[in-house]
Amino acid sequence: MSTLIKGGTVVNAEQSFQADVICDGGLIKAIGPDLEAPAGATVVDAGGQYVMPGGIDPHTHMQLPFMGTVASEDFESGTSAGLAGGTTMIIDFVIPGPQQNLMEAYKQWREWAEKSVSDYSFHVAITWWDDSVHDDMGTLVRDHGVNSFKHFMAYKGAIMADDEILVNSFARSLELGAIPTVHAENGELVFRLQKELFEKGITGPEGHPLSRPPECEGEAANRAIRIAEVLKVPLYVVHNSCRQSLEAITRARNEGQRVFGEVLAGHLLVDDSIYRHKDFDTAAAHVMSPPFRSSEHQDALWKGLQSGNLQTTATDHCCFCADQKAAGKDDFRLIPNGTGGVENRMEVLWHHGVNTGKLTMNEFVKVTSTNAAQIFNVYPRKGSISVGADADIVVWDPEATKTISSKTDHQNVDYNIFEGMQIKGCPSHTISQGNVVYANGELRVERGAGRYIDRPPFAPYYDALQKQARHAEPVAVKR
Ligand code: URQ
Ligand code: ZN
Ligand code: ZN
Repeated sequence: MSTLIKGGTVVNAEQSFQADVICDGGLIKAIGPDLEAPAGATVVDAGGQYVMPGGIDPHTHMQLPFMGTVASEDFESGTSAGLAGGTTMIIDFVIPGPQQNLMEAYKQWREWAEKSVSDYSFHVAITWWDDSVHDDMGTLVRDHGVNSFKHFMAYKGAIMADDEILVNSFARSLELGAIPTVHAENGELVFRLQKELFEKGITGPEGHPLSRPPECEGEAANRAIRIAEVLKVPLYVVHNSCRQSLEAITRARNEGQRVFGEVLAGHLLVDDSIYRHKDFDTAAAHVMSPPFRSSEHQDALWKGLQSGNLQTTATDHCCFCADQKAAGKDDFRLIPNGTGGVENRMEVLWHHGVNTGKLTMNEFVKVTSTNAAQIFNVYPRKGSISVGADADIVVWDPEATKTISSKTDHQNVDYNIFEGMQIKGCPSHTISQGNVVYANGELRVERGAGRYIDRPPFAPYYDALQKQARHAEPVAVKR
């Protein structure tokens, strides 16, 4: 089954040019002017539109069991919603419980993801440590295409990784050519602040941001960065929400340390005043960690994207409906943490990024697709309109307008953090593995069509580092 995308402007990270694109056998086969449609090809008229690499969302949690419930969005509905918004690949998370065997957890998530309608991959969280974890990390890298390991520095008493776990797992990641990633909040501080606030009688959602101030995030980001610096391992900091964590990343990068930063579309655009909304459901719907912040932090994060100190955008799509969030009706600490956005990430970034001149179209492609593909080592298979790449493509209509609403989106959750936002510029078509899976508002997906994408380790880079570490000058010891 072949597809010809005709009359569009191809927009890659490095350049834009007028060209047609032919896809066949799931790959991009030809790019050039005035291409002939192969016999029986589906033809997509891309006149006046942009032909861009399908979005990669490097941070989602489909059907995550968390805080006593399970996220309402599963891998089928979540990847479908992603396609409707131009995202053709997600990187989700295997999150073993404390003491849970990593391979058992990995197998469970692989089974859950079988029903995905678009491609997916997994970061694996390290939530505890012993020799079996050390060994399973090796098995996951060598035999299962995992090249990134997640560490939650928050969530004390649940999945929080202390410094011992961080140090052991970061060092093991270096040995394996994998990259450690962190959720950077000081879980001990958050736990104490939560308790103090609750005991003072602050029980509503307004307590959530008060218990997770930006300083808690800045401390943890800096701590993880310093541990990575000493161990000579690269680091990826997920969902930076504030100036403090961005400053920690920027300092490290200015000193040549290989640190990457991710920002969520929500943290760029949603204000923390929402937590003081008089309606519990509205405020609780926005409870996620780190919390949405004030405009001071949003401005800093936009500058982080523009400066290149933040490289990727994501959503942390982890949905809980009102009846689930109600668990925290009398105690904000019990509100399941998580919000949605996998369907809206690219369009809100286009509208508030490209339409405002903050980002060029090429920078938009970088931060929604190419950078994630390169950091997680699936480029140019993903993140590029180039011959031989997977035919994951979004045809973008810059003139199309819409008002975002949970009433019309495809996400399986009863609210939308961008509810009512009017945007200009969104997908007219999404192509996944060369097939048109979304066209002018209609999904044409197939349950289980999504593939697990192996992500190879970064051996050459790490080999060089290990040689450097092995041949470091011995420190003269005074006798
Ligand atoms: O912390 C995360 O990334 C997961 C548990 C989703 N929830 C959230 O509040 N960010
Ligand atoms: Zn997180
Ligand atoms: Zn997350």
